[in-house]
Amino acid sequence: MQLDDVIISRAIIDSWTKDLLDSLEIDVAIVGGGPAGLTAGYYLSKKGLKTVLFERNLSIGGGMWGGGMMYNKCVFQQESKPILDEFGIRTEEYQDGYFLTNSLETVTSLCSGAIKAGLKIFNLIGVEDVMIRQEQVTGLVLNWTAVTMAKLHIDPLTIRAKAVIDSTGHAAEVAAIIVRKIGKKLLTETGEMLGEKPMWAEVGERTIVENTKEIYPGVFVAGMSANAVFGGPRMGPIFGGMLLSGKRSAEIIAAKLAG
Ligand code: 48F
Repeated sequence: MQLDDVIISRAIIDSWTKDLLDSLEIDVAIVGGGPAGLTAGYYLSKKGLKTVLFERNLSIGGGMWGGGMMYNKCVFQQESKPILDEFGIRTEEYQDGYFLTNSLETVTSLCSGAIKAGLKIFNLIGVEDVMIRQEQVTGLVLNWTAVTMAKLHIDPLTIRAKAVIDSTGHAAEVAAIIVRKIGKKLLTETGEMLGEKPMWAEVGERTIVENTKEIYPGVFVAGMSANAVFGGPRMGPIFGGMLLSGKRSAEIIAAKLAG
């Protein structure tokens, strides 16, 4: 077979453009492809909802690759084990109820499982603003990470979504944008982001699931951003709460969109 360089280019441009055009009006837009966002995307896609994830980095996986302090192992508690099993992620029980995984296998399996379930992922695209109509977030404003990094003055593009998940981790970037642009309107005690508290795995892992909820009409938090918005502790390299929170956000949104 003779290879034509231009056919290679055409294949990439044609296919990617179709993907983006197909993502302009969707059910759920996920911001951030860490463990919480990927898990949410998997379960939403499995439920048949048209779901698209935007990740500003080149790689998907957020803070999971490096395990704890660059030791590439992750710890999961008993409650999250069924999710690991569902993704086919192998575990080693270190002690009663403490399961170890290889962080590289964990990230790649979450990513592969989510894509195969139907999740569309765009990497290298960041979310820099939200679209708000009648006091409801109705979409996201996107730009290339490269544009932002180069500080180029180039306007973004917009997509419409029935629901948005802020799974941007510690910075809770979508929540921060809402507060910055329209004031103390979050569904927290003060209307602001309450900010994450010091490390406490036991409490953090529990509250992260409790804090997985709607924070502004149309916007839900999952993963570390849930504790950052509602003032829960961080929890370091135990990751079960991220998967449980991602799954919970998918359940809440599916129920809401169903009516
Ligand atoms: O930080 P991240 O892994 O969030 P998570 O899913 O998991 C948290 C854990 O990794 C760890 C922890 C466990 O104890 O606390 O930190 O809650 O992934 C967040 C992803 O969101 C991307 C970011 O690059 C990362 O991959 N992200 C952040 N802001 C934006 C974004 C944005 N504005 N647009 C697109 N992607």
